[in-house]
This record gives sequence, structure tokens and C-alpha cells, in this order.
Amino acid sequence: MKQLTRLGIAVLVAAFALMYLTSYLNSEQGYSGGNTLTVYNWGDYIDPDLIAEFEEETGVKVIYQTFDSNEAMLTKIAQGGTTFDVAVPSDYAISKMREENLLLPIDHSKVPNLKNIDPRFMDLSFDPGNVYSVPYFWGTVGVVFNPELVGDLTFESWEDLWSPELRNDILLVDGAREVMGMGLNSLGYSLNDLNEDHLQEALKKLQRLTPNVKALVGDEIKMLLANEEAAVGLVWSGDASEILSENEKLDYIVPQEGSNLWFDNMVIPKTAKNLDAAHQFINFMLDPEIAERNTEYVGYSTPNAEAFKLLPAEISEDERFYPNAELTDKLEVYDNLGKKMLAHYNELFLEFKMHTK
Ligand code: N2P
Repeated sequence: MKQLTRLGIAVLVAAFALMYLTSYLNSEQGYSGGNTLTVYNWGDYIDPDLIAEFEEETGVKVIYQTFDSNEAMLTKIAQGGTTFDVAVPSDYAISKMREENLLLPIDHSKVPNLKNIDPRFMDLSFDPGNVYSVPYFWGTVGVVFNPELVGDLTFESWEDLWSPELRNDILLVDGAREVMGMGLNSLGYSLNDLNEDHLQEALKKLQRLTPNVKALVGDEIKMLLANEEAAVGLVWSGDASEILSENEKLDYIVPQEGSNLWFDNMVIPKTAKNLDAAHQFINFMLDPEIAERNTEYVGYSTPNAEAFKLLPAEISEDERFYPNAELTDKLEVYDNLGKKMLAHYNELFLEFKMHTK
């Protein structure tokens, strides 16, 4: 009897351990069982109150996970074993995911708020007809700088980054396309250049920037620049707008030679388990008032025309973050360069990174 009880306890303990382990593994992989929704988004890219409101309104429980680069997101989704219901890749990553059959079509009849999106952001080349994706935020890549710490430099040209006065004073966003793109643009080449000589030239040029690079960083770049830990940063525009609202001394510019114009859209990965909740969430985020609050919170530029109308004028009229067509026409969207070339860009970036702090 005693032995039986002991056995019973051991079985119970093992069962609980197994239950705990399964639920841990599920939450790590993004489990979408029951009425749950697993969202996979960039870090610092949503107002957390909105998640709570969505849960309250719909009774759906949200499991929220983040990534810090398209490459990390692509690897995780492509390797399988995940059950993300909604993800937020950028343009070229959406094109790649379409090509690799990793996405489900979005049922437009379940996303009536799609009518709020400015037609300028619909039907772009990475997803004709928005069959697989719905606009979330957009922006540019440029330079945040502290005018008090950079002498006469204006960063109208990328060349200013190489100025000897900026020794150990530049932070770079830790992104392969962003850094390679900056190197290529600084030489007057396209940020989608496929020519091997140009790519090697860009790597050499980036390696000459190393003495000026203090670090390559993720989302903490905002806090570091706002706290004046470095004079200059290569950043996404929305991070710049956040930084500027924390520290009014700083400024943001997109250099003349050109830069990147990007679009982040919501998609439903093939592995999704809760299609109804995925559509509900996408539609919720496109509601004008919700999108407006999200825009004010994250600092990025909204593609939602109705939300845009609700923004305070100091945001909507700021041409640094809502650039006019004259500037956007000069910018390039990242192409899906194909598997081999994307891997090559990553390799070159890693080679550069190896010799920086
Ligand atoms: C938010 C990152 C935005 C990514 N932290 C730009 N594609």
C-alpha cells in the first residue's frame, strides 16, 4: 500500500512536470490553442494597453513575442515548430515569405477597416493586391545627431559619418540591410546592388568606419542616444521620433545620396492556428482611434489615413517623419534579393561586425 502511494505520488509529480514542460514549450514556440492568439512583432512596436483592450473586447488571450530583425523572424518561422497567428515582417521579407509559401491569404471581408489605409500604402510590389499583408507602420532610415556635439557636420551626406571628429561616437542599428545599405548608398550605389565589386567596396568603406563606431545595438539605441551616450546614430525614423521626443536637442535627417523607405505589414503565417482571432486582431489594429493611439505610443509613421487625421498637428506636420513625395521618390525599398544574395549581404555584415565592438 505504502509503495503504491509512493508510486502514485511519483506518477502525479511526473505528470505535473510534463504538463509544466509542455506549457512552457508551447509558450516558447507560440502556442495558439484554445481561444489564444500568438503575435510575433518587432520589439517596442505596440502600445501594450491595446493588447489588453483587444483581449477584453474579444475574450481572446494574446501571447506576444518579439524579434529584432527580419532575419531572426524569417529563420524562426521558416524552421517550423512555431504557431504564430500574426507576424509583422518588412517589405522584402514579405516577398521572401510569399515565395517560400510561408503565408496564408488574408480574407479582406474580415478586415473592413482596411478601407482606412491610405491607397499610397496598398498594392505595393512586394505584395500586389495585398493578398498576404496589411500595412502597419512605415518609415525611413537616417541619422539622429546631437548638433551640440558634431561641430559643423549636418549629415546631409552619409560621408559625414566618416569624419574623424566622430571617433567612437556613432551607434548603429544592428541590421544587415540597414548597415550594408548605408555603406552602398554612401558610395552612390543602390542599397539593392548585386555587383560583387560594389559590395566588396562597401564592406571596405564600412570597415573604415569602425573607429567611429561605438556599438551596434538593438532597441536600446533609443535610450542611449536620448541620454547622449553617443553623438550620432543610424536609426529607423520611428525610433528617431521617440528619441527626439525624449531629448529636444537632437535632430533627424535622411542623407541626400538616398536611403531606405520601408513598410512593415501584418501577415498571417502558414502555421497559424486561430485564423478568426488573427483577422480580428488585424482589423482591431486598423481601427482609426486604436491606430492613432498606437502611432503616438510607438512614434512610427502610420499608413492609416483616418488615424493620421486624428494625430496632433506637431506629429502629422513633421516632415522628418512624414516626408513629402520629393524625398520619398529619392528613396529605395529593399528588394528581395533572393536566397543566395540575402545570405551574402548577411555574411558581409557579419564580417564588418566582427571587428566592431
Ligand atoms: C521597432 C522596429 C521597427 C522596425 N522597434 C523597422 N522595420
